Amino acid sequence: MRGFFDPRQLAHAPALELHNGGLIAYAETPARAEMIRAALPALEAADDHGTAPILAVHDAGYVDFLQTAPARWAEAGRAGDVMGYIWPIVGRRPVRLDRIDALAGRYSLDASTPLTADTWGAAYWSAQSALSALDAIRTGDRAAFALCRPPGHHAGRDYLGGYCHLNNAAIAAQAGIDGGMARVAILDVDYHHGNGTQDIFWTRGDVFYASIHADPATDYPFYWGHADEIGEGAGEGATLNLPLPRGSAIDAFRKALAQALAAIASFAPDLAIVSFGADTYVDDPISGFAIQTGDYAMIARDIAECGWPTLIAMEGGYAVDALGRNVAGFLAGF
Ligand code: Q9C
Ligand code: ZN
Repeated sequence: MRGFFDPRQLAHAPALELHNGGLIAYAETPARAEMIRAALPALEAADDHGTAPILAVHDAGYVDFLQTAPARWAEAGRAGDVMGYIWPIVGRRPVRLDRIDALAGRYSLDASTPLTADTWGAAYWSAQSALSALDAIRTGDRAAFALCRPPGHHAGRDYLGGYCHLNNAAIAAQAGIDGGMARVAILDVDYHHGNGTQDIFWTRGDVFYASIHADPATDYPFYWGHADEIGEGAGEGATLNLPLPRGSAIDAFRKALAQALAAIASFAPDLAIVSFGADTYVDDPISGFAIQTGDYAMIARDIAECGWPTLIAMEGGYAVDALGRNVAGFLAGF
């Protein structure tokens, strides 16, 4: 299976994130991508598809914010990385959103996803890696891997969050549709619910979103991922959420996976995109499932047996020492 990555994705390296009321070292490190890369046969450089496929999903004002916020933040004399810390309360009088501190709140979901001067470039090339994997499939490959880092599934049309800036899976799905595919399914098996992907396609009937994740009653992103969230309008029934309790291991995970795969099979996609997070791993430092390294091959086989052209896009996974093995095990199983 061909895989894609650009070294510019490594430059994003924020110092700190807000965690449990304190600041800790940022968990979504460049070392994650290095470990994955070291465990795989050589990845290919991503091709540059420009900003058009990014703007087909993301708001132009938001993209401008990602590009310009670090310089504006520094000009305003703020030390440290850009991080939202003040949010407009909903339902009150209209407020000015043009100041950098207001924009950082306006365009963010949480205070754990900082921007540095290198973030835009890294996020841009992460999206290009996903688009390059789509090209491989369009030209006949059965499957392709995109080492997306920073990840994408928490980012919405006009907000960052959960270590995500551009929604790589959504950008590839939209590019597939714009390239003539009638239906795309996104299967999200990261530990966390992909609130951004769900939000982007919430009212769409041409992109099916299925997710297996930790119950939002106990885990990030808390507001989204409940079983009763099924989409609206033309998208009603095209969102499937399968939350699992903390502690879930491979048996429970595979049962949910069978349910997700059956739903996707009924949808009959032209393309499947797997948002693959290895933060379901038993020793992941910020997560609570109990998937073992050897289980990833089984999960991948279950998906591969469905026969769809499949783009695998990297999402989370924070047990850095095991990350290479876990991703390599998944791809080998596929
Ligand atoms: N620092 C992905 O796996 N936690 N994102 C924020 C604690 C966010 C994980 C609060 C977890 C997001 C792509
Ligand atoms: Zn995750």
